[in-house]
Amino acid sequence: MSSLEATYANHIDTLQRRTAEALARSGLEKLVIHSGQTKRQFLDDMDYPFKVNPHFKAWLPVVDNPNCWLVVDGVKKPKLIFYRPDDFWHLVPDAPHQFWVESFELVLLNQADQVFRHLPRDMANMAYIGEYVEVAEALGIGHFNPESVLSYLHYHRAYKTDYELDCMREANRLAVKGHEAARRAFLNGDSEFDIHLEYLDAVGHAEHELPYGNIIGLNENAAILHYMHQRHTAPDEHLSFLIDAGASYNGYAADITRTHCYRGHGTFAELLAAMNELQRSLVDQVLVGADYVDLHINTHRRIAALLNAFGIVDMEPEQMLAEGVSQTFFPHGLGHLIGLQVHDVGGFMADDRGTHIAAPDEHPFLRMTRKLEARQVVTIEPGLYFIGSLLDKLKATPHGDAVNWSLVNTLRPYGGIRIEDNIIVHPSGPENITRDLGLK
Ligand SMILES: [Mn+2]
Repeated sequence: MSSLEATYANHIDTLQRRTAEALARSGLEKLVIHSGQTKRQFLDDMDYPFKVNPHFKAWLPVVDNPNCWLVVDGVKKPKLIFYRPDDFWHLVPDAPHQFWVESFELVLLNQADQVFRHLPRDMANMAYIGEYVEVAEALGIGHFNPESVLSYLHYHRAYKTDYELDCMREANRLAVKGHEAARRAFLNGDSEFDIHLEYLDAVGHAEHELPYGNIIGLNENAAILHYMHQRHTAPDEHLSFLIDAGASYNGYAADITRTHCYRGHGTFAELLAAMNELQRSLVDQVLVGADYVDLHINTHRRIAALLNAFGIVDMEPEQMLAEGVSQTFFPHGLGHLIGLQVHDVGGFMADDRGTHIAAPDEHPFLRMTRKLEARQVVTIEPGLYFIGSLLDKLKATPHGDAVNWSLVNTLRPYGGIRIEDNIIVHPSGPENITRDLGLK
């Protein structure tokens, strides 16, 4: 992909500038960034799937190689210590030759415990960025994950470089292929498990390459927010289908949700169409300077209006909002930052010193309280569900009388609705990198 090669050098320049500033503010000389280590399972000789340190994959698209190190000071060419063992049990990665290699001073590491030979001699005034503090201590690195450095990097990570935006468009392209295949499998009457397999096949990912576990719920299972069970047997009847599934590209995530219903199912189909319109109009409000908390609260107002218009709750929308009734039906946040991590860091930061902006008390699950600015990428994912435990609680309050329970009971077997796109904030307006690919 030539455009990635074209934008990568600028990406590295940006990371160099951020590193130099983070070091200057903290009075440190260099960052020593560790890709990570494999983790052994208890009383076993098998490892857990390897998950790379996000601070490592920010620099280069290597997500599957433990025991690698970066030494960066923001000025000199970054040094990459690339692990390439003598090993006849496992696949040994090729010496790297991809487009990113030119950006590093490359050293190949044959034995993980010999890394000290390639690290600076005196690391007392350097900072280790990684998970294995005991390794850093043994190596004589003086500082571990200093908060001032992490706050600076996490805050600025929300502003994606052109390279990162291209990676995220590509992750969306892969995920959209999976969503289209999953929809076909649903209409074919497949089980949750078989839909999951169709998804993986279309995306071309093994399970461990997904940025998060697929949520694939048929019928009432669509009401379980983090349903990851995947039943092997298909239900007798396919009413509805909620799929929240992503893809990864060069270490960047896509996070997409769609809800489908099986041929015209009356009120639920109408509700689904209305939620789709609502989601699209929310995406139109993803503008530079907009307050994400306001957007979230406005979403509650709009969902309350739908509940009222559909005769599900007989109460003024403003009152539903004030009394928390809309939370029964929409109990999660509107969305989050996305990037190297699905729920990317920095959503609560007011500034690069890490000043925290808490979510409002009434909306504790909101993961993004920061103002929208250019180059951020956020998800917009309103939902409307019929969740048994939350409905029971509402029923026990005085507002329970305002609910049309017979209508609710006809909708419960459909579970619920969530629709989620990934949006880039531009000064010229939102770029919907999910719908731009033709996904409805
Ligand atoms: Mn999401």
